[in-house]
Amino acid sequence: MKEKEIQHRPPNSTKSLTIKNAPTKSVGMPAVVESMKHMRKYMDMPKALQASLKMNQKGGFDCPGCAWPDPDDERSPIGEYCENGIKALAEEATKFRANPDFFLKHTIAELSAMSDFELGKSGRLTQPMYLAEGDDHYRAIEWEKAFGIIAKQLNQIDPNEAIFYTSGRTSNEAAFLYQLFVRAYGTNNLPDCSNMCHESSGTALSQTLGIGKGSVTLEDIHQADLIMVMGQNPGTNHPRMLSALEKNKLNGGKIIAVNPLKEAGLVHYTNPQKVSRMLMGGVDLTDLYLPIKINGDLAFLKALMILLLEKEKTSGGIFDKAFIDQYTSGYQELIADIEKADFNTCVSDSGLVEADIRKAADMIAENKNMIICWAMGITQHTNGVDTIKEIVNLLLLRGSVGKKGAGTCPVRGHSNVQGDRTMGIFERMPESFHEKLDTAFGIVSPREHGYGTVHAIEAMHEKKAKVFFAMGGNFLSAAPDTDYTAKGLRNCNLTIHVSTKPNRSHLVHGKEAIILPCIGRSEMDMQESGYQFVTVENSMGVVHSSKGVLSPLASTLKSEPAIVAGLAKAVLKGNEKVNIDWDYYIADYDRIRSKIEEVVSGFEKYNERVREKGGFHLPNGARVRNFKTSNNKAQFSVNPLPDLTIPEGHYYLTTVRSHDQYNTTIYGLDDRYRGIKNGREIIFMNKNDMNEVGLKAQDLVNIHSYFKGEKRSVFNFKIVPYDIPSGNLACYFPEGNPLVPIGSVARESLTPTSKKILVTVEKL
Ligand SMILES: Nc1nc2c(c(=O)[nH]1)N[C@H]1C(S)=C(S)[C@@H](COP(=O)(O)OP(=O)(O)OC[C@H]3O[C@@H](n4cnc5c(=O)[nH]c(N)nc54)[C@H](O)[C@@H]3O)O[C@H]1N2
Ligand SMILES: Nc1nc2c(c(=O)[nH]1)N[C@H]1C(S)=C(S)[C@@H](COP(=O)(O)OP(=O)(O)OC[C@H]3O[C@@H](n4cnc5c(=O)[nH]c(N)nc54)[C@H](O)[C@@H]3O)O[C@H]1N2
Ligand SMILES: [Mo]
Repeated sequence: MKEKEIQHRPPNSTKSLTIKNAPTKSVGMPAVVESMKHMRKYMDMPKALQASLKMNQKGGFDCPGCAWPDPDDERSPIGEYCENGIKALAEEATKFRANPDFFLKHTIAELSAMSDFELGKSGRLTQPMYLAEGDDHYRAIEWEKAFGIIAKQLNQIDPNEAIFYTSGRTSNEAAFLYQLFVRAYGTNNLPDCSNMCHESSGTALSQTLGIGKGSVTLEDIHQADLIMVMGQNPGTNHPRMLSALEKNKLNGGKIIAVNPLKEAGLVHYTNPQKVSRMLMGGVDLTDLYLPIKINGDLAFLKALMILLLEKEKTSGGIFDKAFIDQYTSGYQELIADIEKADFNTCVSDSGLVEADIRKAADMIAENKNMIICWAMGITQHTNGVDTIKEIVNLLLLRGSVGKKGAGTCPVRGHSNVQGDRTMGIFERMPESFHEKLDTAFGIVSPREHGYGTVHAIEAMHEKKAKVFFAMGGNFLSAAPDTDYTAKGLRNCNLTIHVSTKPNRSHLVHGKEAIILPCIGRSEMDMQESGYQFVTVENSMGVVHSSKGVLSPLASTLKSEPAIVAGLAKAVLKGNEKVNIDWDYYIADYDRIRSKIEEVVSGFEKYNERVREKGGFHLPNGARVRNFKTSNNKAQFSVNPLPDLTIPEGHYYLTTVRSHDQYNTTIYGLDDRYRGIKNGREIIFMNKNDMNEVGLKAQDLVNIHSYFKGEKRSVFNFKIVPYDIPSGNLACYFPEGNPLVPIGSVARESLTPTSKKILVTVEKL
């Protein structure tokens, strides 16, 4: 067995770990207190109040956190309140500075010895920083010089040897200009965080419903008879979704949660904005909680369909035959597959109690309009695309697509990840997009598909890629197989990051490295024609504006669009094939939006409509039963059960987010909703499994993962007894990332399989 070289990430938690019983309630006053603590600790208070009152308000700025939509009607005067939104703001608008002095004080080796938590808390970047070949310090550099160094490197290589990554916070305007620059330069190497996130959703939904986005609106969530939340933890990752679920409950809706962990946010919610509800003690959200085994979802969905087919055969009226006849294809094949499937195998693969599956089937049969929401617990599996297609099968059988209170709801992560894709951040845009882009700008954009995230890492590893540019994000820590990715980045001639704060990707660098500091969402963006706003698209396809309210923390910062323009001018200078006046677009972002309107459909009268209250909805075929597939019908599909057998002595490990982090940004070291204090290097384990192998709470272990003859490891994790199915383990992302094999990806979407890793636990 080949042991992988180990890259240690300094542990975040140095104080002693405390483990309490996980709470069964979420939000309420404790959430308000927590967010106040964060504001006080990291922000200047007047600034904190000024900004928090403008977050997610009309005319204010979009929360830099998640992509959950804002309600159109009643927005509370204290903001659409959200603990983790406030933490995201406190992180961005921090009073601390990682200025040139900070970098002079610490060598790269010293910075590398800091934990992710310490590194992030060092504060906001204020000036472009340059690490020369062989130097051990980043040093301040002028913007023009930095652009010059990047231009020199990019112009020395074949454009397909450069990689341009995007994280999903980037606005529509910045993303559109960025992909334009990258394509004018000559490559489609535009991997993004979506490749590691909802790519499986986009793939499955495009194939089955003809659009890679969800079909529901916020209003649908309020009105659904039944919502099934699968593989998603909204209490932590989409807290504002809880008030939508609460509304659903108060309207008489039912909720089923499918999750190996009993997440407090799904169980009970106390809305901190409604005094009456606080006094009432909040609302029970989930009617039926199903502790599925890791990756048991497809088996569960099949078991449900077996039961529903039985009901259909005995009493009828379960499947929406009129809808199926008019709008779908592949029904007979699906029925044949359900008839062939073995119910007992499905039950045992799901890990659920049969009676619970029967209860869920009854609830589905009794409730007409159904929504299924899902996130990373579904997408980040080898068969992520299949499971989502099975979700679509279930919805189609019930006619629950394209009508009120029903449909698909992949809950997006980053606040503009969906918009970035709409703007062309994708390594495989369709020909129609290229044609319009070319016409709008008089260029010939390359047609050869580029690298997605995993292929980009492999290309760097194999030295086929030499320059890595990141528009936001923290590629090293977010990517799978940390050691493999690190080697890839180190192989590059130059690595460049447009960032707000220091992160580990700045420290695992190419021969030369550059950090370009940008303004954040909450800050004012001043250009020649005055203060600019940007636009973003939320998880439900609503495009709206976002305007920063705080003064930028340093005059040396640039906006992301301005950085793209500066770079494009330097790189494309003298390129006769490209004649784009980059300064013209930066002077007034309306001009960028006019061009977006020419290139991307659905953006007619962009500048006018985005100035309307709440923005506008992009067209969505599935929402109106206009399925843009090859035969214009919604497609049923046949999806095989995955093999879930676990070799003796092994476990399946899933990686999840704590309540105190935003992806790789560590807000704090606690995970309140799971009863954890001061611990991130931990492993959640079933108590019976612990007893079986003689492990106690807080015991130290090493975890080893296995894939195609390769072994990967992380060290000195602490055992936490937890209510998780036997044979399953959970740890945090990104601490668990060294265990995710680069070669283990979802079929078709190539999403790393961060939610199911085959491991053993070695007691120390
Ligand atoms: N505060 C905060 N907000 C965020 C983020 C953040 O890090 N912090 N990240 C943003 C981003 S980019 C994204 S993509 C989203 C992520 O939002 P989520 O998808 O909610 O995040 P995760 O913690 O990765 O895991 C989701 C849930 O899947 C469950 N799960 C794990 N394996 C399985 C499985 O096999 N089957 C099922 N059914 N469930 C499983 C886990 O127990 C967990 O509850 O949140 C966004 N919002
Ligand atoms: N094991 C495991 N791995 C995962 C996941 C998992 O569940 N498990 N989830 C995956 C998912 S869903 C995602 S989306 C990816 C996330 O991957 P990324 O998007 O690459 O990572 P983030 O941690 O969100 O990026 C944080 C950095 O972004 C920078 N930043 C913050 N705000 C801004 C801004 O406004 N502009 C710019 N330019 N930079 C900014 C800061 O410097 C910060 O350090 O990780 C993936 N990796
Ligand atoms: Mo994500």
